[in-house]
Amino acid sequence: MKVLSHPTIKAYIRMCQDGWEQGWHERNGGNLTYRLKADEVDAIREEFTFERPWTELGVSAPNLSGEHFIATGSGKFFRNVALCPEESICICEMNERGDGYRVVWGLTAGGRPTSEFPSHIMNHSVRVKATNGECRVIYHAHPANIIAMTYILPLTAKAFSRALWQSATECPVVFPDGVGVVGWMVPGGADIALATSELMKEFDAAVWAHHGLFASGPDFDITFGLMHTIEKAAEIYMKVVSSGKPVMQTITDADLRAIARDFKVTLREEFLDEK
Ligand code: 2HA
Ligand code: ZN
Repeated sequence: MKVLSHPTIKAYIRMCQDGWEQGWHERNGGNLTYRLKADEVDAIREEFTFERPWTELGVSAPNLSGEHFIATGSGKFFRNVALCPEESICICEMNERGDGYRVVWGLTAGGRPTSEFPSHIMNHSVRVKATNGECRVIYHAHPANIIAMTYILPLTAKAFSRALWQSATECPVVFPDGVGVVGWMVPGGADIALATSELMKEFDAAVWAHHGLFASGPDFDITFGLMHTIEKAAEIYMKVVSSGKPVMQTITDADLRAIARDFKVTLREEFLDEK
């Protein structure tokens, strides 16, 4: 089967277009990776080529040995993915040690996978462990409101998780573990990859201060939905703060506990105030 005819590849391209339409991917901003299933690789392998060189990642993820990832290309624009996928995205095969990769499909006009590939691979590695192999998608975007929040709140998981949970009633149900927060760091390297993956042991999303958000999940719907829910809550938070009006009421900790009880989710207790 042709790579671009496969439903999973089509779903990946649709998610890139959805993110672009949300306004989260100015210029070459953001990146998306998906860990292909063995039967998906088998279905499209006929179009793979193996002449491109193995490249070191700078990080090591032995539990991803031999896995295949779809990835957006470094310097490529989400805006162009649906129009010209074969030039904008690629499929990478991991080496046996899990510390390098080669491009086996795509990027037909040249290039390499996203500059954040080390962060994606480290996040895949810890999320695969944390979810017993369920996690397949890592998504990085630059939504404006969650970035704006990083200028006015303490850069702690507790401050962000509470502010987001209190901004929309569905939030504690969608991300009961809350979100992690990484202080400002230089993007694109092994340091930010390691810092983010430490947080992803406990959280399925992590804010990058003054930069954007990482979200993870088992499929495109859940992962896009997590990014969307967090950014919408951030938008509400920023609208309330920007209104200049005093906050007259909010979702209280007792309310959060009531949601957790009825929706059968466990909220991270240390993020709630005393009963
Ligand atoms: O791909 O978003 O963090 C460009 C970026 C880097
Ligand atoms: Zn970025």
